[in-house]
Amino acid sequence: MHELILHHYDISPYAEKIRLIMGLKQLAWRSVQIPVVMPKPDLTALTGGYRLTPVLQVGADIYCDTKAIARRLERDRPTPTLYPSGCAASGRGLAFWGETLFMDAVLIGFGMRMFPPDFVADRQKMVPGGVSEDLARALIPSKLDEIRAKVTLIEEQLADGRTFLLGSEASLADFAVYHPLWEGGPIASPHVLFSAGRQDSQAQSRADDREDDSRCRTAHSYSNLPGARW
Ligand SMILES: N[C@@H](CCC(=O)N[C@@H](CS)C(=O)NCC(=O)O)C(=O)O
Repeated sequence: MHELILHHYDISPYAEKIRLIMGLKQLAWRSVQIPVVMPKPDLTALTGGYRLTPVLQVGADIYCDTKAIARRLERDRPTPTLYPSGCAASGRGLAFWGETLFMDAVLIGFGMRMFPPDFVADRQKMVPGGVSEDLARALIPSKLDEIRAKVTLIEEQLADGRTFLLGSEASLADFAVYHPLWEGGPIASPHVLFSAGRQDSQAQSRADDREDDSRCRTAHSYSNLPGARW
């Protein structure tokens, strides 16, 4: 089997989704750090123009988009599966829904002027018609409401004590729901949220204090996955 080469940057939530899946599957991989903003001449030469992050390279095959990457990883290493207990469709459905959190969190970050100017200028070019920081700022209350509503649903799903969203084993849905919150946790909630598993020892000790909280329990589950980077 060819080695897996992930083209990514550390703070990319979508890359985090794939790094964690490779951890779950105990896959060895090589890392190529790519720029956070354009230009990305080495990457786009490889992908034929695709600029998003991450990209997986396996020999001469290039996988753009984390859904395609997850499929390839599942094919190469079917165990542990990303679709336990026959959740191939429901897991993908939940994953699709969970990733809507990504743009919610990004827009809040824009509105709160959390990002450096070169990042803002680069990402504004990605939105047809552009998006101003003032518009993003006006959207913060509704985006926060959306995040709270979605996190409440996630908590309800976990309320019966299950470890992962679809039961006792991690599935694609967990990674897809988790990665936008890994990005947005500190914004989305005053609580520890899913970010409790980070290397930040303060966050970890807060999580330890709140073991009965389903959000923390979930974060602990993720941080216990084989190969998790925390
Ligand atoms: N649908 C894509 C979305 C990937 C995505 O939006 N990634 C963000 C980073 S987390 C991105 O590419 N931002 C622009 C960039 O890195 O140039 C996937 O699943 O891979």
